Amino acid sequence: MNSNIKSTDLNRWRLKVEHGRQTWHYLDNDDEIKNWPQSIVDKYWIGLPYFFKQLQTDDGHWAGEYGGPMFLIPGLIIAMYITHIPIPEVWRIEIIRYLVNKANPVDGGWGLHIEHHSTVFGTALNYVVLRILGLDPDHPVMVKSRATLHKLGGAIGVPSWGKFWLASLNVYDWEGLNPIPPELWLLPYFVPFHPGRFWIHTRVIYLPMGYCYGRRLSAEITPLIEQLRQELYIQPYETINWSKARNNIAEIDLYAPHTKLLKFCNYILNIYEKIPNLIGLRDISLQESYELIRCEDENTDYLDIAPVNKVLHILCTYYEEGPDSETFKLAKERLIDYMWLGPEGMMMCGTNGTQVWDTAFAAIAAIETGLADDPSNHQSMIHALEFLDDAQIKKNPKDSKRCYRDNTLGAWGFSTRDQGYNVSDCAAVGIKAVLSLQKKLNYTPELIPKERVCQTIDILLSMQNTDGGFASYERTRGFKILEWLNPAEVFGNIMVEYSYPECTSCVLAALNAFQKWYPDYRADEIKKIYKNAIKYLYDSQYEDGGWYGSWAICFTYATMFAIQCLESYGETYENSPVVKKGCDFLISKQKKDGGWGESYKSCETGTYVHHKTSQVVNTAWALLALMAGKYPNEEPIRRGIKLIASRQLPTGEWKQEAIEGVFNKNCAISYPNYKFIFTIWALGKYAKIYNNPVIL
Ligand code: LAN
Repeated sequence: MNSNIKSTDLNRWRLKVEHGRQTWHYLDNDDEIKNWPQSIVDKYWIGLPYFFKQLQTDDGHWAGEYGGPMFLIPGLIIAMYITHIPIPEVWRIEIIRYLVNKANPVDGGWGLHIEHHSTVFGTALNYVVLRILGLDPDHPVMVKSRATLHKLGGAIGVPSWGKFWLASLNVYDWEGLNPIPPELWLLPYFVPFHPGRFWIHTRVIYLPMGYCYGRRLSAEITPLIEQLRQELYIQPYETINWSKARNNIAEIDLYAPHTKLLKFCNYILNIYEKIPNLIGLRDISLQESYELIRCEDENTDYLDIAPVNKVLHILCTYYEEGPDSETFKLAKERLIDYMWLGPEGMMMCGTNGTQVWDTAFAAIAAIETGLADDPSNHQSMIHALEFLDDAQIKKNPKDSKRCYRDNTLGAWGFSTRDQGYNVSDCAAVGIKAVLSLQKKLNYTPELIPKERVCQTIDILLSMQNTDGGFASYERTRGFKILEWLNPAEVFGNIMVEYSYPECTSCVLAALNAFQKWYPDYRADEIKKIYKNAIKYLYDSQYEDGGWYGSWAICFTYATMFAIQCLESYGETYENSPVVKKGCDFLISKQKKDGGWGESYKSCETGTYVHHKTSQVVNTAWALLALMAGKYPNEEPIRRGIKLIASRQLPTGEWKQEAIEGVFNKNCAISYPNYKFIFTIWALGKYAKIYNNPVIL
């Protein structure tokens, strides 16, 4: 940690939880401190000394940080600066501390995520953040990062999302952006590139971006902005040829370069931008965009789906309704939901938390290992069930058709009920956890009646793709060819939904669990869905036996889900060539020390890349797969278990190792609870299967 950087008094921070909502508060006043003591959960996440007991919070969920991406804080701070939202002093101090701690030690820059090499995107935007937060250009941190930015060619080569933020701040020119036409929303839905067909995240990000672009909204010029214009580039600001800058993307940042088709579309759209707004199409499309923005706010209680569109909405609301409007006030109040205080300072999370996802897995793991039978854990399981009961989504979106949303009644999302987005595997894992908690444990109340269980199943049954698989939030609505129009340069597979082996496995496993207790409900349909989904799962296995994982690292992750799922339908190493191939694949990747370690590079490249060292989380996933598949030889499993056990500390915890999660092929994201949930699950399962052997 950088000792010159100030921190706040960490003993004064408290995590408040209500129905899964988790917000960090700084207590100024001594009376408040007396009445609200710091809990184990608070202490653990900030990195203060604690005794490891339980990290379950009072409302029954497992809380946790969800950092990793380095392009989220810039959106927040730039939007707060433009809209004059005061940045609380304690946030200011802690965000500075975070960014300084996360700068690459060698060159002082930042990448797309915390383990990435320095890029123009990460370095230019986080440099701007630190300047807004008050670091002087002569501060050694700034001198070092600016030198790196300049070495990389300066901010002119920032990818398009960076161009957008810099143009909004008025330190880049809108001329230097390829068009983001809001008019697309006026097309009839049957047009294959209607944005309503995009993957939900891409759809709701380009919606507010189109609004700001359409109005060319830029911040007022201040002395800071004038200085930034000079600091960010290697040539004088006034001499920059902006139209040339549109397609100038630094090599080091590029993951998905512009295709010929995209270049052609941009060429046409740039001509369109020159045509005066004769029949008022721009105004109509801006109005349509803003109505859709409002729709998203109302359906998510102002949380919005994720942090990127959340902060974009702050801009749009400010410009459309003004700083004193009720809408702007409500939107502001939800920013805190995305902030998390970690041992190295304050970050912005990839979602408003991982509440449902982590809690459901923790419960399933506790039940499968028998930990839930221990009377000392009964209360914790009841609590988890209460949380899941509360977190189930109990309504459909308002005006769902109008705002391109699907039904959500009975589903679970990834974080909280308020956020309100169904995700196939979250609903699947949610219902599986609930069924296990309610049916397998004899001391829990039946909080979720059959009717609500069936609502979840109805949602899941409505989500199958034509290829038999299941995607993330919705069925696939657009052709894969739309990927050729991906304008985001730094992410892959963002344009449409795809079927994913992880999501498909989770849904199938949930249907299997459901049928054990409710064999008659829509049985014929489930049978058909099973037949097609299992075929998808077989077909998506790679030649060498692994499955590619899109949401965590990588083959180890997806292969665990696939084998666990196949096992629930009775397929094991002995009777299933698919499971055998999957297990053999994992065995071939075991390291000399008995562990498994896979790098996030696997997700980028699509082929297995070893991490330098074994990772407890990868090891636990591989072991859970091998044990689910009933791999006949105990030896490799025992060696993996030994590795996990050897890394456990006397407090019971495991230290944070490499980052675990990923999205859009190229961006890593942290799942810090995985190092507890999956290790405990693997150890417990091993103890159960092999009769609790001594593993010295
Ligand atoms: C997530 C987090 C959870 C994840 C799983 C449930 C694990 C997955 O199985 C399905 C997809 C989902 C819900 C998912 C989708 C994309 C998210 C929301 C994220 C990886 C967290 C952050 C990311 C979001 C897109 C970040 C914003 C950036 C963009 C490039 C749009």
